[in-house]
Amino acid sequence: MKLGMHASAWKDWRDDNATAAIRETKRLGLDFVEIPLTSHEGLRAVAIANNLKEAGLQAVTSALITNQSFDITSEFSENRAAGIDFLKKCVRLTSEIGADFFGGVLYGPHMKLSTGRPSEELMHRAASGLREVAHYAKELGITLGLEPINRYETCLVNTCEQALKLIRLIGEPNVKVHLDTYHMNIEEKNVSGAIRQAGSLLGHIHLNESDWGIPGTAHTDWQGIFGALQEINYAGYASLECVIELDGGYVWRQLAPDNRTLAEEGIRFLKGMRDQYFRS
Ligand SMILES: [Mn+2]
Repeated sequence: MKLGMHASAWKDWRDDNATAAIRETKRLGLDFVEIPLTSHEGLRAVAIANNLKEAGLQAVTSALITNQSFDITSEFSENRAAGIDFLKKCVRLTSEIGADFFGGVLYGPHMKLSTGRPSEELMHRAASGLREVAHYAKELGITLGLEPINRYETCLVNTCEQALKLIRLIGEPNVKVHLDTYHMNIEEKNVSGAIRQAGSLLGHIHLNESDWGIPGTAHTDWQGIFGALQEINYAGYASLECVIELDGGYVWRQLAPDNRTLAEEGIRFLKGMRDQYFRS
């Protein structure tokens, strides 16, 4: 299992070809850095790739789609096309960064909500759009990860089971599940059961605490989670995503002294868990 940290933990990580984020990730003794592509205008992918190579670190990328008109589930073809274009651009950047995994909320715009249950047709449109993106990603050796998130942030995919269903609809081998223990705590009946259910289709997992604070300080069942990861012989990516000093991050109270403390203490805790369950 590869352990990493989300680059947003370090403010202004983009201003210097991610130099600070890469340096700090290395200092924390991690395997990879997660580069967010949500707003990727002006991102210097090749410079980041060179920095990563020099540091001997890997990377994954992830995104939320914040533009509501970039919607692969839309009834309007121009919105579907805009959504597919955005995702393909992210795949291209992932390749330029030298990463092989692009995950996140890729099946529709973040905050797409609904007054009723989303129709089967909506999910078929999502599958069709993602199939096209997966074909493109396959040519570049990239795997896509679909991240189920809580019901207040999407009406489309809230659970691992729904992500697996969408993956079956897409029907491409380079589409996997990207779980997040924060969202799983809200939506799954059984968190470790969902990890076991994902099994070999798990490609990435965000190891976040239930209150978005420092892992190990709230009620997440870390023993159960790492036990399930061990059971499925998990060898994919796992990162700490919690960032508390970020505009638009839904953090209204002081969950940790600052991002640096959250990253250092959180990673120390997660490394301890990994050592306990993945002793070589
Ligand atoms: Mn997440």
